[in-house]
Amino acid sequence: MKLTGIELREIRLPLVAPFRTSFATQTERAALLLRAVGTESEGWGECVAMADPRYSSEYAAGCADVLRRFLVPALGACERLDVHAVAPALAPFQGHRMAKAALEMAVWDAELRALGVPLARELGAVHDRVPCGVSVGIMDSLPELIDAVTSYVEEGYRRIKLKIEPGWDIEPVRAVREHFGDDLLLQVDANTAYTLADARHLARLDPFRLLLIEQPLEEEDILGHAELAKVIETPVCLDESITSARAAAAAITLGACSIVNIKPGRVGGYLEARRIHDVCVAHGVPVWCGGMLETGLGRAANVALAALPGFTLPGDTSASGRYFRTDITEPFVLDDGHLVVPSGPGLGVEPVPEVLEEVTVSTEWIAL
Ligand code: OSB
Ligand code: MG
Repeated sequence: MKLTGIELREIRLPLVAPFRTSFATQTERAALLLRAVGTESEGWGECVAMADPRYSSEYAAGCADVLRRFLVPALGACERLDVHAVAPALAPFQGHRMAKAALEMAVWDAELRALGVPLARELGAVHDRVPCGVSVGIMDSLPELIDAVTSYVEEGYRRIKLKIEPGWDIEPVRAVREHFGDDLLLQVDANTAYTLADARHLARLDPFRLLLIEQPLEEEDILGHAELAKVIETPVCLDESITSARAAAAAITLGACSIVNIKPGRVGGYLEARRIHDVCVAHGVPVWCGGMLETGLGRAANVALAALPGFTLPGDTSASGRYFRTDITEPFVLDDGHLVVPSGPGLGVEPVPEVLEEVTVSTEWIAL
């Protein structure tokens, strides 16, 4: 394949309810979409960067800038482009993994559509549907939290993740455990809100038998997580810290985590995500697929990834309706707590043109 150009599209989708984490409150999903136009086919990519650099150093407008200035032109030089040529072509440019991942996704979708091959099959998926969890934001009160969790449990979600921060941790976990009982699969995500000095406080979560605590300490504090893991019983899972397969191998070897959250956008794409899966399987470390409030495009690819054999825990691959009143693709709908892995060529989904138009803020064509 030879690329003729990339379309960058900025979109804004309102969320069905505000989503509060320890780093921000979001009321809409502003995202950057890519359309790769090749000589034989077209493909879609979604950049997971948020509008502000709060979860990571990347942000949507910065991704658009590095794409138009450096990354897209670097691919223009490739005469016979396939997905395995993308990361090597982009390797001279440091970092910017979310921007790189979006480009890789668009190229891979275009390539697989031309070949008529589904992404799930190409990745090595072994399931045709995946069990789903849901990430529940920080609320103003415990009754509000119980109401929110109740409706997700009634919808069929197989696992609940509570966002926590200092001042909203032990009591919400206790309330949910007491209300729903010991059988509910329950985990928490701190998004780096604690320090090692909070270790004894976090040990107070031990009696609640959580599946895991996700990213309690800052991104670069691998040794801190290893120390924390020695003093709390709840298994430590890393999200922000896992930026590559090499980082995952180091974190596991150092004892910083015993479970890994894999987000393709954070690690530079689906190929690197699969390498992390392979590293974790080799170490006997369970993985699950994280989320970044993706539209149906990113969701399709995440669900395909989550169908690999090492994904033994339910992911943050929730149904479209958990995020948006109207998704830009046909909605992903929960069926018995599962989402079906798309089976069409490439991502197996595409944007609904009218919806896409409605949510588009700007478009830009980068010719090659
Ligand atoms: O830390 O997992 C996270 C959303 C945005 C940024 C970071 C995170 C999240 C979530 C929601 O927890 C995951 C989802 O449902 O897409
Ligand atoms: Mg997280």
